[in-house]
Amino acid sequence: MTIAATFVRSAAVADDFPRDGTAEIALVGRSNVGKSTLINALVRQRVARTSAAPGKTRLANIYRVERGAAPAFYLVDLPGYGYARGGAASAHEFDELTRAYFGREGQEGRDGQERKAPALPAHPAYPANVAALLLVDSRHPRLESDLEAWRWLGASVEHSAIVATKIDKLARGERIRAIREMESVFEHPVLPTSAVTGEGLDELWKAIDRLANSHNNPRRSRSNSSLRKPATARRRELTKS
Ligand SMILES: Nc1nc2c(ncn2[C@@H]2O[C@H](COP(=O)(O)OP(=O)(O)OP(=O)(O)O)[C@@H](O)[C@H]2O)c(=O)[nH]1
Ligand SMILES: [Mg+2]
Repeated sequence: MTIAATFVRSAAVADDFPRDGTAEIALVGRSNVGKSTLINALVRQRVARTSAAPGKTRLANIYRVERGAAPAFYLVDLPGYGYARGGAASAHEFDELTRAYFGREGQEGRDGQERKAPALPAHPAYPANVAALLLVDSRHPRLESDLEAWRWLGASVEHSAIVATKIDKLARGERIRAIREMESVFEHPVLPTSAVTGEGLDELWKAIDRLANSHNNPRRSRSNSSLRKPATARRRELTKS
């Protein structure tokens, strides 16, 4: 299957996001979790800049991807969280750009006061055609910052999935244990992947195809277990607590 990926632009403000009706899939995760590397592995070319030094991607880098006969979509490499100088790793550090990306700018304070269960707007208006992949390091299956990010995404985007990165760093026996632990902590299926060995990338492509089409065909995507539960159900859960 042919894959073509091109760098579109680096977005610094909300006006730079495409929002042209094409599906957008954003990669969300801690700095150094492997977002840019995974993009390169998926498209089998080095379009995204990667680094061993965390916190390098401070802008949202947007790539246009065409795979086989499927409609084109955007992969969006968002700035990583958890790398504020001296601060504890936390999704509170979601920067202004990430908030703006999911249409959350101006809906909550930027003074660090936001707490674990984010305040939900009365009528959440999810950004159209936007889905998220939360990337979690296989070696760190239960970091609070990742859990907060997952909760935050639950209130911010309709369709999302969880990807475990760097599975090659774990011995065979540890892999199953780590994924099980992650699935129990996040209460959601997790896709194990490695950008180094290519493991899990076919499955990830399937999930991406579903996410990219979820807005055209919500029924189909909701029945799929690797995608997050219907947002309405989650919203009810969140409001309950
Ligand atoms: N072994 C292994 N290393 C990986 C994998 N994915 C990424 N890495 C390494 O992890 C480091 C960080 O990868 P990046 O892709 O730059 O991470 P990022 O999430 O884009 O980081 P920021 O841009 O800082 O937010 C690099 O040294 C990568 O080579 C993987 O699947 N396996
Ligand atoms: Mg990066």
